[in-house]
Amino acid sequence: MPSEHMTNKENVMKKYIIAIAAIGFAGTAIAQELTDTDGSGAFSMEELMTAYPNITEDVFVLIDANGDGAVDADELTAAQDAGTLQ
Ligand SMILES: [Ca+2]
Repeated sequence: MPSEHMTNKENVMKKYIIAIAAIGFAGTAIAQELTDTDGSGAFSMEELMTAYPNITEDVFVLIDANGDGAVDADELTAAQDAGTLQ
């Protein structure tokens, strides 16, 4: 697994965490329908945040069972069944 890629991903994740904090200050987050915006066949953290605005990096890592940086339909279903996502 290329460390350079992971480092970049971590930087992106930190930006998301900042965005989550901003959403928190904005007040109530309203869940929206989950959409595979870029048509990749799996959900990125950004796409998950559309439906789950309060998602954190820790939660995303938990959901991304195979660690490929995206949540596919099976991983999403498993997370919903486990109560990780509600
Ligand atoms: Ca995955």
